[in-house]
Amino acid sequence: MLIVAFGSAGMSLVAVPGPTAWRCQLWRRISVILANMKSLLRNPLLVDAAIVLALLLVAVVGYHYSPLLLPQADLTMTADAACNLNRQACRVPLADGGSVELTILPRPIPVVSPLTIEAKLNGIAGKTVELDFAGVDMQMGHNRVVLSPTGNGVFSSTASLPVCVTGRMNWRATLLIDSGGRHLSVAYDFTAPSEAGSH
Ligand SMILES: [Cu+2]
Repeated sequence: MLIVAFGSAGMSLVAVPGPTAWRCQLWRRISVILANMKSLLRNPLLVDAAIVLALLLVAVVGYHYSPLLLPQADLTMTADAACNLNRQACRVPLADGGSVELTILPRPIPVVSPLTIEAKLNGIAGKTVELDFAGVDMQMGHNRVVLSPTGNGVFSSTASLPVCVTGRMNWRATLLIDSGGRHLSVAYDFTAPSEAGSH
């Protein structure tokens, strides 16, 4: 009750006609929610249950989604759209010199068949190098591989793309590079399978 009263008092001060009206609406809603919570808080058992439920929810959601999220990168880059991984290796120059080149074979890139992935790091260390495949327009699950160093800044691995119900779809391959303290992410967009009915 007190909160609502405070809310409406605050509202009359804040409320300005025009584009700020939504703030007024929002504040009113928050006031109502707070007032409801206050009455719920009088029941200690309910509070305990709510806390346990909230913690469980956070744990379940966090556990389920954490591997799907791309880690925070210090430097995020996107390959030139003119470079097509279905036809060539794509090299992305780094601002402070050096470059990152990604090759996916065979070409054009098929689905549900083995791919050879190679990342060539130039002028940048690779403590760990991973490649994440994600659907651009749809959720395609967790598709990430760790690339192993093979010398001279080259990292490689095999992988395969899952088949899509819609057939051809847009994919984003993101190289995740931990260069020892600095995290880089380099994204490359391509379609696969490149031609309808290519597999
Ligand atoms: Cu799909």
